[in-house]
Amino acid sequence: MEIIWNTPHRRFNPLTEEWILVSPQRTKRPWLGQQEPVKESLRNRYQPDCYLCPGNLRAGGQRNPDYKKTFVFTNDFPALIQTPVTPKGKSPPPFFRSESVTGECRVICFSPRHDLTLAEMNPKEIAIVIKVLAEQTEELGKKYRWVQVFENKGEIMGCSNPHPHGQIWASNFLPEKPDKEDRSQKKYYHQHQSPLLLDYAQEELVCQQRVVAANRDWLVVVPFWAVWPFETLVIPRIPVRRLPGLTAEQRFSLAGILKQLLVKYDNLFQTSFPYSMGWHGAPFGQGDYSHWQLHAHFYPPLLRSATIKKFMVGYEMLAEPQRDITPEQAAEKLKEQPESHYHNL
Ligand code: H2U
Ligand code: ZN
Repeated sequence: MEIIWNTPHRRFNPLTEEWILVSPQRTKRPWLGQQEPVKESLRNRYQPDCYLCPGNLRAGGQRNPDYKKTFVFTNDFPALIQTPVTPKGKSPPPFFRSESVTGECRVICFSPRHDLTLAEMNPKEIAIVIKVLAEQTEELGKKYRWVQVFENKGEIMGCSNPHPHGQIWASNFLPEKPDKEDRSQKKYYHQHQSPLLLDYAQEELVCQQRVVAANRDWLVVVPFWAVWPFETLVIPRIPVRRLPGLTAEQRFSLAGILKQLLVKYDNLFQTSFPYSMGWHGAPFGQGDYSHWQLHAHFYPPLLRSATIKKFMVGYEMLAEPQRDITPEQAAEKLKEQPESHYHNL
């Protein structure tokens, strides 16, 4: 039976073990704010002053090679560095607790072309990006506990340059969010002898209400507990712990489903859809990680047009996340978007 949600309720996120407030009745409230379509400026294939384009000088003083496909370099302004620093002086009182950290930060240029986004690259090119990300994860995982692959897309998300790129930050510590996911997945695995997200994917496939796209190996859903209006979760339908664990075929089917999702995202408000996205896989190091299932989170901020975003303010900052449009409505809107990019129509 399909459940209809039209009154206020809370939903539980089993990955973070946090609740979110859903208020579907509010979608009827009047909106007096702006709702303008954005004018898109045409971008060149090559931009002489772009620090990510092939052959150009970066802000850090180094010159990019004349790269022809996906290219990775060490971030010139890294948030984490390799040299361990031991704090000097006597130990501080407990309120001033801290720890030193080490790590490495890299930038990945998805394409030499300045005018593309992942949504407009073809699945073959996207599969190369996935392969490079898997290789980077594997290499850095030999040295670090956690490798975070992510992409900030769009000015609204603080992205500094429209040239298609992502980032890789590796650290000797397990950061807060993956640490929570590690604990919750471990707990579930001990209770059910099966990975939480694999069971969840199965349930979503049966229910179908939140499925945006699916192929043989992959599933894209607006999770039941989504906070951002059009948030999605990309999950393999077979057990996979980390990006390097994917076969060539699975990387290719992933490229296909990402292309589908990203085209739908762009078509939704006829704009290059902004988001922060990233991959979560099992941490590296000693231990049994059978409880882990690889997945990607897409967190897009837009709510009702190319310019109107959801603000995580007031109640969200002080109480808990809240949304109006239900995850089921969001999934429906995404699912009904054409498979062909609006630029090609
Ligand atoms: P964002 O657009 O997601 O902020 O990523 C750009 C990254 O690129 C950012 O971390 C790095 C910045 O430090 N960068 C370089 O390493 N070299 C440059 O010449 C400019 C930007
Ligand atoms: Zn460029």
